[in-house]
Amino acid sequence: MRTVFITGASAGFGAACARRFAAAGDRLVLAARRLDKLQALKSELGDAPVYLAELDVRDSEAVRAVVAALPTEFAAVDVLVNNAGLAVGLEPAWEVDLDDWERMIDTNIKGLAYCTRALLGGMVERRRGHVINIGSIAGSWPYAGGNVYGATKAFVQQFTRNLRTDLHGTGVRATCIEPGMAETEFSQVRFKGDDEKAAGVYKGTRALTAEDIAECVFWCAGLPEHVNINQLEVMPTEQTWGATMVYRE
Ligand code: NDP
Ligand code: 8X3
Repeated sequence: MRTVFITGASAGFGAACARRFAAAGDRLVLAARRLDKLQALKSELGDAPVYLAELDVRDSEAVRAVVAALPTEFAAVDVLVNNAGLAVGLEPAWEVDLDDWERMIDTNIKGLAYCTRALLGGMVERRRGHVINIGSIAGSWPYAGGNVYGATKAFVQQFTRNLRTDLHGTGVRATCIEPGMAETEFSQVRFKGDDEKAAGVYKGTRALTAEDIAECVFWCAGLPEHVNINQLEVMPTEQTWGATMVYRE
């Protein structure tokens, strides 16, 4: 039985990961800001060993305190799924609300770094562990309005690679999973509750599901310990790269 710590477990990929690991009999630490959602998920998971943490990953002291307060049976974390994150807005860079940029930087970059820092030492000490970071295709491929969101995911990609080099010889693994378009609460958050705009993102196509990504996370974590998937880019079949843009008079 592994102990799996999942951030952003109240919705989308995180909740789907919780269901997938619980089905395999793993022990779960589920963290997010919406405790009511986490409680509903825990009830749904029945007898699975689950510890809930109401946590805003942007708060470094709170991250440290949650990790320090883990009950003994949940304290030796084997897998950290750094999933909490968001995109806010799709405006061109000169029109964005600076608060939106700060929310993305604080959550996707700083929050992910805080959680990693809080749990990595224990993994190295035990010479066993796996950090699975949720990046995005937006970290490799630019698109209009992706400005800071894509840049935060480029951080996640490069941070994972640098973790691999720091972790060389420790037995601890690091993986960056980079999904393309997936239908979760992601677009409702990006468009600040505009459900119609959010639904439009997925209209007439087959997006990835949260379960598709949970399956990828579960697969990477379940490979033999001598196998490290460094980076895994996943798109819906109906999505591919766009052409470069040429401006003409
Ligand atoms: P959802 O909006 O469905 O879920 C996001 C989760 O992150 C929620 O559980 C939310 O919980 C949590 N979260 C957000 N901010 C914080 C915070 N400050 N502290 C703790 N938890 C937080 O989106 P997805 O499941 O789609 O997104 C998960 C990850 O996948 C994100 O990092 C996203 O960037 C990435 N991604 C998504 C893609 C997509 O198309 N859906 C594609 C590629 C990557 P709560 O609000 O309760 O705190
Ligand atoms: C989410 C995928 O393409 O909407 O990270 O940015 S995308």
